[in-house]
Formats: sequence, structure tokens, C-alpha cells
Amino acid sequence: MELGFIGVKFSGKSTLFELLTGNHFEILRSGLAESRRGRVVVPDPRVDTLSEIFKPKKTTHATFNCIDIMGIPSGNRHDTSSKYLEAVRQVDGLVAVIRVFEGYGDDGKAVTIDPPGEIRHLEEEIQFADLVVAESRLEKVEHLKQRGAPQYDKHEHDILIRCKEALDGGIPIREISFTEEEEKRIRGFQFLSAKPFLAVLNCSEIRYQERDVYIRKVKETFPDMAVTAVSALSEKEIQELEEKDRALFMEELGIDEPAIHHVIRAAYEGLGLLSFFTVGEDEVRAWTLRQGLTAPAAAGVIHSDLEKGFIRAEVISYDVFMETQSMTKAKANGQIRLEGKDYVVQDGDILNIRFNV
Ligand SMILES: Nc1nc2c(ncn2[C@@H]2O[C@H](COP(=O)(O)OP(=O)(O)OP(=O)(O)O)[C@@H](O)[C@H]2O)c(=O)[nH]1
Ligand SMILES: [Mg+2]
Repeated sequence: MELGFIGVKFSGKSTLFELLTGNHFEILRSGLAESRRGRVVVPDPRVDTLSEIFKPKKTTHATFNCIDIMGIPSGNRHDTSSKYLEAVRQVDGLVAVIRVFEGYGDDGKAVTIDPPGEIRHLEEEIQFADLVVAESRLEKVEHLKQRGAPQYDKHEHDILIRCKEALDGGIPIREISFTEEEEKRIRGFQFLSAKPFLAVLNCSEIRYQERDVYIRKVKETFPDMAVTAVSALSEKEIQELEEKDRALFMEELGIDEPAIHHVIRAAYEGLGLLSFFTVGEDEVRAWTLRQGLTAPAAAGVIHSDLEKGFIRAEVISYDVFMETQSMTKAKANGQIRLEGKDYVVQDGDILNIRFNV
């Protein structure tokens, strides 16, 4: 799972990237463009609690990668061949960093704070690229139809028409409801606006106090959008403080936990991710999985052999486990379920995969 940070120039993508990754990264080069890839550790108090109970040799939190993608100019350009779109195409989900602090923009002019406008701009750029893809494919499909060619696929034609209509009306592909079968076909087109999209409003210290107003404005324009707020620069300063000063500072700023926590949680929800756990004397570990996937897929996240040789999964949810805090007692109570290959893994499941290779 790899998330890309997108946004207009100087919106604070790199600041947020550095905050979330602790400024550890590798440089990715493609052509002339350069971007940075870093790993984000997912803070999860459940992992810490499990670790206290099992006292394992090693405790591992879930992680995901993020990419600090270059910013785009605030003016429209509809440049479909850009390195920017190429970078966007390669990530699994988008975190749009939206500017909610004063100062100067890439054009040298004072910035107007307008989160809905900035989101619309980002959406328009990716939707325009999708429209080009949909139209060119439609043209081919219609040509096949006219010729009565056997490759003509009525189903594909219908899907493409729906996509084009949505995009013409400014609706991203992710908001169209498809059947599972249609969803599979859609994947082949690699539509950018089909990717999960989370808007992070990057506020100055002062604007952060009014964050609810900005969130509401976004929701009025984009009712289905996942949106959260941070003050990346102030939180980065806090991160560099001593532990005791940190608590005091956070109180002053009206921040009850570091932004990293709620941004990651919002990313989890907005981007369709969940955490499941494996426990034992050797290691207590959290793993990241896409919501809706089954036990063998979860096994595959741990190791490909576990997926190949998957037999069953022993499952107990974290909350149920916490009633007794003991696997032996949970087993005696019949609280550990045996699930097969169709079981859809839930957030907080503790799994033990039975497999055979
Ligand atoms: N006042 C204020 N300034 C910020 C905040 N976040 C970032 N900045 C400043 O805005 C400037 C741009 O920040 P970056 O994080 O480099 O922005 P970016 O989106 O990565 O920019 P590009 O990569 O050029 O598109 C820097 O000078 C930051 O210090 C913020 O929350 N408040
Ligand atoms: Mg940057």
C-alpha cells in the first residue's frame, strides 16, 4: 500500500511528509522528476497493550509507504503527459494536502485560502486525465461496434459511457457504484479519480483553531469526501521538543494528540485500510490490509507461503480477547473461531493462520 501526497505548490506536502515519516526517506527518480518515499509507522494503542500482555521479543507496528509527489501550479493546465500524473498513477491512494495558511503562492501572489477551490482544482486535473483515457477508449469501442467486430464488448461500452458521463459532470470515478465484476474491468483503465482520496487541510496555528469551519466548507461542496485537518508545521516543531514540554505545548494549541495519529487514522478509514494482529512470544505485530479482503489475502500479507498453503484461520477480535487477556482462557470459552478462505478480515482481528506447504 503506497499513498501519494499531492497538492498545489507550497501547500505543505513535504512538511507533512517529514512529520509522518520522521524524515527518513529514499529518493525515487523517474526521468527528470524526483520524489521521496518514506515509511509511516501506524500508532496503535492496541499493539502496545498486546505487547504488554505477551511480552514478546519484538513488537512491530503496521506501516505504509508514502510518496512526496511534486506540487502542481495553482492555475489550470490540463497537461496529461506530465510527470505529476505519472507519479499519481503509481500510488494506491491520494492524500491531498490543502493549504490553509497565509503567505505567498507559486505565482508570487498572496494566497487566498479556499480549500474547496483547491480540492476542485486537484480533482479537475486528474479527472481531465481520466476523461482523455475514457474518450479514447470509447472511440475505439464505438469503432468496433460500427464494424460489427467480434471483439466488441457491450458491457465495456456501457461502463465507459457511465464513466464519461460522470467525469463530464465533475464526478470522480470513485463515486460511481460498480458491481464487483465492473470494478475489475475498471481497474484496467487505471483511472486516477478511482483512487481513494483524503483531503488533509494543512492549517497555520491560528487557522487550526477554526478547522471545523473549513472542514464544513469542504463537506458542503464535496459531501462524500474524507477530510481531516492538521497543523503540520507546528506539529513538526512540537515533535522536536522534549517529552514534558510537548504535552504543555499541545494543550496550548488545543491538540489532544499528535496530528500523525489522526491523519493516519483518517488515512486508514478514508483509504479503506484496516489493521489485523499476530501475537506470540516471539513477536506481536500489526499488519495493514485493504478492507473487504479475506483471510488468505491476510495470510499473504504475512508471507506468500501462508497464502498458498492456507487451510484455516483461528480468529479472535481484539475486544473479545481483552475480556480474558489470555489465549488459553479464550480457547476454553470457545471464543476463538475457525474461519475458512471466504472469511472477510475485520479491523482488530487477531489471526493465527493454519497452513500447509
Ligand atoms: N505558516 C505555515 N507555513 C507552512 C505550513 N506548512 C508548511 N509551511 C511552509 O510553506 C512552505 C512550503 O512547504 P513545503 O512543505 O515545502 O510545501 P510543498 O507542498 O512540499 O511544496 P512543493 O513541493 O514545492 O510543492 C515552507 O516554507 C513551509 O515552511 C504551515 O502549516 N503554516
Ligand atoms: Mg515538496
